[in-house]
Amino acid sequence: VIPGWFSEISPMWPGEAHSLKVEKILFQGKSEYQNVMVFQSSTYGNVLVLDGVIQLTERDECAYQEMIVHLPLCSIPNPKKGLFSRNMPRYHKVEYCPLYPSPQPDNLKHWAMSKVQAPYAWPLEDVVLVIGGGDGGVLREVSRHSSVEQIDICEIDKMVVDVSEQFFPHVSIGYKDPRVTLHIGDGVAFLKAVPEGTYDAIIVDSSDPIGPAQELFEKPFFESVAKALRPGGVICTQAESIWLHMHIIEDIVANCRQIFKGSVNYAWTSVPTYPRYVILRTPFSDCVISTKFVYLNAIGFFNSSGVIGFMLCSTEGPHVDFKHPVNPIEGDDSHCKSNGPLKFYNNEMHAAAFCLPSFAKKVIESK
Ligand code: AAT
Repeated sequence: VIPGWFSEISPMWPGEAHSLKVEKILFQGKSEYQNVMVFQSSTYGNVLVLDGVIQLTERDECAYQEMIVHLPLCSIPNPKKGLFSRNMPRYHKVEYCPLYPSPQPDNLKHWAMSKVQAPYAWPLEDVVLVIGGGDGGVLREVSRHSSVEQIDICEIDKMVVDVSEQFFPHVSIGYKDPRVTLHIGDGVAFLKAVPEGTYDAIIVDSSDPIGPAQELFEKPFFESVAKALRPGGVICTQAESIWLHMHIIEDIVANCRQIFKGSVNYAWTSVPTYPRYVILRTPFSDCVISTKFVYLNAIGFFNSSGVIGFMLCSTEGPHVDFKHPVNPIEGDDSHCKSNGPLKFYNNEMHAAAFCLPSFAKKVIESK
């Protein structure tokens, strides 16, 4: 038993735990949706925890945020080069805001009216939607792409946004990009109200399928995503660990093969602190941070699956070959001025991400 450590246990991975040494608890709060905690660890910098699950650490967040963004965005052509017909109707973000947090029939009527005028009044632009990702790290990575002209984000929990601004400035820097519009609301409801063919790419940076993110892993949600994308548009969604969650991955792949008629691929990356649950017991305070979890007297060994995957799909339309990116970011360093250099993603990592171990390949290809 080592007091002063965080340990993660979950019925999702019985018989294992992952512990991080705590230097200091920086924040503990309860939002409308989840328990929110930030602590300073000895070896991974500041750590954001939601409902007992590590969402990001300063040390390894690059491995996740860079991959979940550049795998899809480097795979679609730069619209400024005119490879796509840009005649899809676009929505205007100012019109969109009144719909949330709860879309009402009246608002929808208002929306439908505004859509009629849309294609003529609005600029042709590459539009990206982020669901979840309230910390801003995914925004930071999307903002490296100059081809993107509008970035919407729908995060359910304002507390995540605020906490990130306070304790993760290198992550929340993503909000500084003027192309970003933040919507606070449920991503499922948000997408249902999105007009068909609105987005070029949708990135689902979601927490695990327990709690507010549950529906983000279900078939109706993927159907809304497919509708909201233009032909040949892409989705990249957080798709758990091949070591721990093959059953979840199987369901996601099966649903996506039915819904997305373009490409369907699984990729993965290495994130030492994913995917994990955290139970708090420290010398400063003994508290259970979520009623869902029980105390664990921390055990001082490190044990983590250390990998997380992504489901990448495209809708019917111009073919997207995720394994051979057409819009590489490497070699163009203009994006580094405000965001710093890429730490993890490069062309080789992109290609390697789609190589699967035999046991996972067999299951994923059979779906
Ligand atoms: N950027 C890496 C961190 C995350 S955060 C996931 C975010 O999804 C959280 O901020 C959470 O509040 C938000 N979220 C959860 N459900 C919804 C929803 N229904 N609509 C909108 N936002 C939502 C990802 C960590 C991955 C962890 C893997 N174990």
